[in-house]
Amino acid sequence: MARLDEGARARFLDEHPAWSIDGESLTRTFVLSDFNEAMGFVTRVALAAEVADHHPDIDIRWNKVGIALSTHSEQALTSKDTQLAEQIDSL
Ligand code: H2B
Repeated sequence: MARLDEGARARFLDEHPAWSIDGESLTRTFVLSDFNEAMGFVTRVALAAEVADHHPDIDIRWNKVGIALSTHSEQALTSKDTQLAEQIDSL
């Protein structure tokens, strides 16, 4: 799994403006209507993560859910992260 190069990073951000890249992590904060909706969303993220065998860091703050994706085995941002980000966007 190759580290995403600068061109691929710029393209992803162009096509997915809600996401940010912070070093070797892809991050986005989702705002839900309340804690219950946030927990439901987190559960759907968890199920998608298990299927992908790729697990984001998740930060839950009442109605806000912070997602951070990075490929630990590569210590880098890879296409595994951008693929799971797209899946999370579709939940
Ligand atoms: N999640 C993330 N975000 N990065 C990884 O490198 C990773 C993972 N590796 N989930 C997987 C699991 C690996 O540890 C297991 C053994 O498949």
